[in-house]
Amino acid sequence: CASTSGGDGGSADGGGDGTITVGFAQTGSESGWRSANTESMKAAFSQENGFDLVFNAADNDPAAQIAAVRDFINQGVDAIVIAPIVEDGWDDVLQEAADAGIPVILEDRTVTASDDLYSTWVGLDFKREGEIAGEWAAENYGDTPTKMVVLEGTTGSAPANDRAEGFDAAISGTQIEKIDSQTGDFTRDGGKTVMEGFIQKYGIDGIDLLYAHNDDMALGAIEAIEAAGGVPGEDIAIISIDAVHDGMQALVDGKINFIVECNPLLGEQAADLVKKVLDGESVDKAYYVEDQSFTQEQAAEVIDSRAY
Ligand code: GYE
Repeated sequence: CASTSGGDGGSADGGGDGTITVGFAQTGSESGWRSANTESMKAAFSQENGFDLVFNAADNDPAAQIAAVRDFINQGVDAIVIAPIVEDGWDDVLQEAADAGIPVILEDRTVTASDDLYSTWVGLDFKREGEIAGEWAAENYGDTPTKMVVLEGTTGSAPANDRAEGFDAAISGTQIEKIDSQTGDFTRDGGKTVMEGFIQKYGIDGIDLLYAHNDDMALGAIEAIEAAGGVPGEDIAIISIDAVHDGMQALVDGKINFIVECNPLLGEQAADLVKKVLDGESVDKAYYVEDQSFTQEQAAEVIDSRAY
C-alpha cells in the first residue's frame, strides 16, 4: 500500500497559490459503498489538505462520466481522479488528458486502457473478493445439489466482471449450479426487481443460494424474498460483497450468510498519490488495499467497531 507523504504540496501546486485543483469523476451514488467512498474522497481532498475539489457524480452513465473528464481537461485542473464506471472506452479521453499534461489517478475500479495512459490506481482486488465468496459457497454448499442465482453489478464494470470470474472459478467442479444471472446495477431497487423476477420464474423453493455482487442488491433481494413469504438466510442463503453497515446488520440478523469486505475508504491514499505524482515522485501502477470476510458470528463481534 502507499505510504503517507505528508508533503506540503508546494511543488505539486499547479496554480501557484498553494492549492491543488483536482477534478474527481465519481460513478454516481448507487450504493452504501459509494456514499462511504465519496465521503472519504471529499474528506481527503479538502481545503485543509491543500486541495480545491471539483466533484462530479455521473449517475452511472459512462458517456456522462467521460464528458465530465473532458470538462476537467478544458478547465485545466492540476490532476484528474476517476472511479471508472465501466472498464472499456477510456483510451481517447485518457490520451486527451495526457496531451494536455494533466495526470490521471484512478481509484476503486480499473480500466482496460493501457497503463501508460494513467499514472496509478488504488483499489481492491475484485477477483480475489469473488474467489473468497466462491470458496465459502463451495465449502458450505458444494457437496449437495444447490441451485444458485446471481445479482451482477453494473454491466461492464470491473467489479462485476472480476467478482463473477473469481466466484465461478472457485465453485467449478462443485454441485452448485448457476441457474440464472442478471444485473441489478449495484442498487437496492435493481436487486429487488431482479430478485422478484427470479422468484416468479423459479419459486422460492427453486432457489437455494443467491450470490449478490454487493450488499445493496442483497438487501433489495431480502425485501423481495420476504414479500414472497420466504425467509432470507434460510430458505435462500445469501452471499454478498462490501460489508457496509446495513449489510453487516443483515448478516448479524441472520438474513445474509456471508459477506466479503470491500474497503471504500480510499481517499487518503488517493490524495497522497495525487501529491506524489504532481511532485514528480515515482509511484507504482497499482496499490491494492486489503479486504477481510465475515460469517454471521464474526459480524456480530465487529459490527459496533466498523468505520462505515
Ligand atoms: O462494491 C458497489 C459499488 O466499485 C467496488 O461499486 C465498487 C463497487 C461496490 O456500487 O457497492
